[in-house]
Amino acid sequence: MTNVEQLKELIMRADEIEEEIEGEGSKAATKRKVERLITAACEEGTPIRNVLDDGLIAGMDIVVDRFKKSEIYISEVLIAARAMKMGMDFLEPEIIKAGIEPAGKCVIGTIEGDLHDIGKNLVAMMLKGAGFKVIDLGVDVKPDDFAEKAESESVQVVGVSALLTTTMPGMEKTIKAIKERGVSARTMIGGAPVTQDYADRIGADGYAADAASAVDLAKGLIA
Ligand code: B1M
Repeated sequence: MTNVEQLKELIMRADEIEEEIEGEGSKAATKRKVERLITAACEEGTPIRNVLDDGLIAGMDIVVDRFKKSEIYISEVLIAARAMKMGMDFLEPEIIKAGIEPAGKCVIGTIEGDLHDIGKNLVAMMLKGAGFKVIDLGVDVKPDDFAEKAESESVQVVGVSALLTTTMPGMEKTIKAIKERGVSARTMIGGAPVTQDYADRIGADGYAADAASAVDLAKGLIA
C-alpha cells in the first residue's frame, strides 16, 4: 500500500486506531501517524493535491458515506474528522505554497443567543474534509456579523446553525442582513428544530438535516 493509501485507510479507521491505544496518548499517536504518512508521501514526490484528494479527503468521503448509510455513529465520524483536521493542519503550509484552491469558501456559525455548537462543529469539520475553506465564527453570532464576514471574505456560502426555537428568527435576520449588503453568498441553515419548510419560508437557499447532507448541499449551492 502506498503512503497515500495508508493515509486514506487511517482516516477511515481512525476510531479503531484510537481504540487500540487507551487514554490521551491515543490522539497523539494518531497525530504522529498522520504526520509520518504525509511526510513520507511528500518525500517520495507525491503532489500535495494527491495527498489531499486521494488520502485525507478520500478517507473522509468514505466515512461520510458510511454515516449517511447509518453504518457508523457520529462519535466515529468525529474521530475521523479530528484525524482529518490533524492532517489538514500539518499540510496547510504546503497547500498554501502549492496554491491549491479550496473547493469553496464558507462562513459558518451558531446564531445569536444560541450556544449549541456540537452539530455546527461537525458540519464545519465535514466541510473542511470535503476541501472547503471554512471560517468558523463560533457561537452567539449576530446576523450582521455573518453578513459582514461574508462580504469581507467573499465567501460563497453562509451556514447558520440554530438549536433553540427562540433563536431561529435570527436566521431570517441573517438572510436579510446578507441581502441588504448586496452580498451574493448562498445561505444554508440547519439544526434540530429547523426544517425545509422553515428554510423556504425565510428565503434560505438550502436546508440540511445533518452534517453529511450539509456538505452535499454546500457543493450543490456553489456548483
Ligand atoms: Co441544550 N437544548 N440548552 N444544551 N441541548 C436542546 C437543543 C433541547 C432540544 C433540549 C430539550 O429540552 N429537549 C432544548 C431546546 C428546546 C427548544 O428550543 N425547542 C435545549 C435547551 C432548552 C437549552 C437551554 C435553554 C437549557 C437551559 O439552560 N435552561 C440552554 C440554552 C443555552 C443557549 O444556547 N443559550 C441549553 C444548553 C445546553 C448545553 C450548554 C448544556 C449543551 C450544549 C453544549 C454545546 O453545544 N457545546 C446542550 C445540549 C448538548 C443539548 C442537546 C441535549 C444536544 C444537542 C446536540 O449537541 N446534539 C439538545 C437536545 C437534542 O437536540 N435532542 C439540547 C448533537 C448534534 C450532533 O446534533 O446539534 O442537532 P445537532 O446537529 C446536527 C443537525 O441538526 C445538523 O447537523 C448536525 C449533525 O448531524 N446541523 C446542521 C446542525 N447545525 C447545522 C447547520 C447546517 C446544516 C446542518 O448548515 C449550516
